[in-house]
Amino acid sequence: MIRRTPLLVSLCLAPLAVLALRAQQTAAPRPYDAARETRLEWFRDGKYGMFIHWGLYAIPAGEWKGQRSLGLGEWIMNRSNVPVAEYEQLATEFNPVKFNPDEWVQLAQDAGMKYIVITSKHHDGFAMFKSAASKFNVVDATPYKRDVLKALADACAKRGMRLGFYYSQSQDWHEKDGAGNTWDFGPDTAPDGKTELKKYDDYLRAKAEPQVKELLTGYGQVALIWFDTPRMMTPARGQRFADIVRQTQPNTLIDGRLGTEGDYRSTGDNVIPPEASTEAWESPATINDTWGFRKDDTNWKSPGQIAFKLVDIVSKGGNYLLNVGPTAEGVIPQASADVLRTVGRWLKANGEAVYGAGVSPFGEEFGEWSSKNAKDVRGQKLFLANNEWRVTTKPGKLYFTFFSEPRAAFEIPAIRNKLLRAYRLADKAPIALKTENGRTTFTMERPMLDPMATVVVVEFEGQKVEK
Ligand code: JFZ
Repeated sequence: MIRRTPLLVSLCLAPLAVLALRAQQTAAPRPYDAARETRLEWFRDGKYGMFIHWGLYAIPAGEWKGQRSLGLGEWIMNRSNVPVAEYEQLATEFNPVKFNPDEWVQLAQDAGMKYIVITSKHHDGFAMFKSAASKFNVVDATPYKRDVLKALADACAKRGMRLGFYYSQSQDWHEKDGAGNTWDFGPDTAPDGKTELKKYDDYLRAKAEPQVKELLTGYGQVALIWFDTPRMMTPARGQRFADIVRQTQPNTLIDGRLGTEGDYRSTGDNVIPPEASTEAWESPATINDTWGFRKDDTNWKSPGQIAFKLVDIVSKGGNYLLNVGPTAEGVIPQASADVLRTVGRWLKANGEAVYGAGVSPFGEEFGEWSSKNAKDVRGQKLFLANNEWRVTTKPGKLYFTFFSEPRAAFEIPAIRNKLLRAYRLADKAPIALKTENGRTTFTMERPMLDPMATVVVVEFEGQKVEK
């Protein structure tokens, strides 16, 4: 196509192609879908979920045969090119005697999280549930012999916690026809990147599709299915999964990585976009630098960092799906649990600014694009984030969350609505509003009530901010 098009025409069309790509990335709003909006209600209100990456990879925990295996804990089979027959042996050692699903759900609740998403099968192909489609599962292949997803589903149902399942539909390194295992089974595609060299549909029909159906039938109400890395997932293949989900549990949400349109967008891992969007989206994120447990990763984010990211995401209209990686014994590392509970205590006093809250009506507080042509570590144009404060909204209310103590009077960005009063959210202490020359400011008591994050509520006349 490029060769047949005259050079001049190509040159003229190139910017259009770039524009088309941009439009795709920043995403034109999708047509309104009433059924989808209804399905999304709890998700939009919940804002904060617990991701759990748990599987056989927690046993090697980042080390294979005495050698440190770099990268994500759950990718060890790939990174160390472990043959299937050898990796399978891990199952004979999987015996998480300390696994207590009630404690996990309690932790999520203490943390203020409103849903849990756990790996039911990651790229290694091992099912953490009883499956008729593959013997490589926690009941049939381990000495533990119990269905850990069922135990977690029961604990969630008992405690009113929504539960969703991560399912790697495309990559399955255990199967010769699944995507991704090049070390045992060769490349997925020919060098043209298109011609498929594996009987991929055989794998999808024999394992992935039946297993997704099992997840949707044996575990009660499933909040969502979190598909991932859609390699070779044509829209038609994706649609087969979407049909299974819709036909089995019509209210179950589909994430943004199926390979065909889901119910909400998933950002890149640990990516928080620089702007607000009214479309439902979710940022999957790590609390250290791995998803699956690694014994050498203790680079925990602090409670203040987590609280900031949560409010930042909410002020931009998204959800925060924050991961923990339990050990092979079934323990969520204490350090991560401590961080989550600290943020949970903050949410107990300040959750009104988070749950069910709307996006910032401003935007200047997010920061700005570098004017120096600098790039970030992903090679993208650098966004210079400003992390001092964020704002979320509810009818008649603005919630200003401060992550740094204002050292001067804080000027409320101009809105047309009459401002009525202000108070600190956590203790309801009133704060005086001062209006001069049409500009309204307030001065917060120093030191601020909670140095991690202090919320000031500003009430205004009317329901919506008018600018
Ligand atoms: C995937 C997995 O490979 C990984 O192991 C983990 O489960 C994570 C949540 O998801 O990794 C991805 C997938 C998508 C992007 C980045 C990492 N992305 O779109 O930027």
